[in-house]
Amino acid sequence: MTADGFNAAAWLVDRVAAERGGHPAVETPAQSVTYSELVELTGRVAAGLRSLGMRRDDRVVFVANDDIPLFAGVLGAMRGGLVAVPVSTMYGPDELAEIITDSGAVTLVASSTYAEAVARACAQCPDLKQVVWDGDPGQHADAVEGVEQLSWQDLITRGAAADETDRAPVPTGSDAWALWLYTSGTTGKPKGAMHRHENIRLVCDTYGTQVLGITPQDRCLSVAKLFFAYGIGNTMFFPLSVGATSVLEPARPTPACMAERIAKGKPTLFFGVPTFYAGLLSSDIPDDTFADVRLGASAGEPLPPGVQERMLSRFGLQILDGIGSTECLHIFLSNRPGEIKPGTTGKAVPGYDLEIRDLDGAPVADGEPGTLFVRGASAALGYWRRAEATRAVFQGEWLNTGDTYVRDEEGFYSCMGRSTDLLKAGGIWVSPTEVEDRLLGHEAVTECAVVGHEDEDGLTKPVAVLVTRAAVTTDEIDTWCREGLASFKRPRKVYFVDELPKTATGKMQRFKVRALVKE
Ligand code: 3SK
Repeated sequence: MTADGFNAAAWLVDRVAAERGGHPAVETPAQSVTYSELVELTGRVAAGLRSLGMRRDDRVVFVANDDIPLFAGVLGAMRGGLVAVPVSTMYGPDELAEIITDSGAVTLVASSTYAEAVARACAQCPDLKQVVWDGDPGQHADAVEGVEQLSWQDLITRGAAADETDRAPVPTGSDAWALWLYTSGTTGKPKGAMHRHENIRLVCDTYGTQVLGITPQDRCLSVAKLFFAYGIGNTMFFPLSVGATSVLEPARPTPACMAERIAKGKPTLFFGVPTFYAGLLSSDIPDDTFADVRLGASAGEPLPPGVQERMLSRFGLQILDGIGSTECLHIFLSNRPGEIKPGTTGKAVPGYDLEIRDLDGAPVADGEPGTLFVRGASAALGYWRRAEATRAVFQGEWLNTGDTYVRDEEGFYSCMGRSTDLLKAGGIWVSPTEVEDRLLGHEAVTECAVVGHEDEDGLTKPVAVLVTRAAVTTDEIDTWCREGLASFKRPRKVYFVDELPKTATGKMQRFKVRALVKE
């Protein structure tokens, strides 16, 4: 235990409750929870989890919608000295099972929306002891033998009946694990980036306060869900750190649904991703949708300048483009209010140092491209049980982002793409190998290559080039991919060729494949 006894959940909730107990901390379309109520609720969650036998550093995996159980569950777990592991609700059963097993979690908190996938995943996780459902899991409740099933309400009731000491924050210390976030990152398979309690306080101070200038009057709404590092910073850490309000939307974020949430929830800060902003521009939502939003943010992938300009001219929304990483917990490079250079990702966020290095590791001159390295105290402690991947990415105090960047003479950084073959679609990492494995599982496919390709909005999407042994349609390939992969990973276009470009030794030449799909 670190001597300072710092606990991020107590810092975010109890500290603020002492001054603004009656202020709304979090609102959903159905419910509003004040800071004082959140102290009580997270205390009950912590004690409830403890009553299930959970102890310091045990992991709780969350597969849940952006709603009160996920919000209070993550904070309650951290409060109780446990490790919160919110994972993507887009994963299928096998991917989920892999993560649950890798994390060593004994408890899962799940939305009944995902009951079928969760039940199928649990059946593959012998060490899992209990599932807490935030609703009625229906026919799936008894699907997993030997796993205790309880409701969110059962958990809260157990916590309320527990000893008061079990509801108090555990003095974990700054360096203790608080949050693990799984990312495909720069090397394919999902890896758990392990974040300390202190990292949460750091990102609130760096991007939250020094770039966004967040105040207690702000209300934060994010397109990126809480299971993303970007989302949990936007709608949990930043608002709570200053006594502001988080505005949650549990549903899938379509333009129409978010426009309605904006109308009712009245956010002042809006966090999107380029694909979503492009979608808003093609939608017919009212032009005054963002009239009360003081600032927009974008991350995940470069924001095309055309999209940024049209968001300003049609909706009057000024958007700060930035880039972060799950490994750094949030944004480390960003434009600033009043200092936006369209087409660039801006400058280093205070608290971070950046270096662009050549292949030998030497810093390059302005105007020369190279791999972007970042140094900052919010870096994760590494990847759980992945020594080789940890060594490749976390290099001393520096972290290899795997992105190719160039800095101009004014000090603004621009992204030139990935330094590896991985690609980002809608701001989320996609490993071409994983998609290719799925495609190769189709009986008609003999060879394939998946690469990123810009769509008409200038946003990168996976596309596939196939060599086939039998007739197959694009629709059949699409269905096959949708069944076996999270939907964002599926190729948006399929090209059929007689052979893939290869070297004399038979190695696929991805750069030639990229050129081929551009034609
Ligand atoms: O992808 C990003 O830009 C990002 C931003 C904030 C936090 C995490 C990530 C991956």
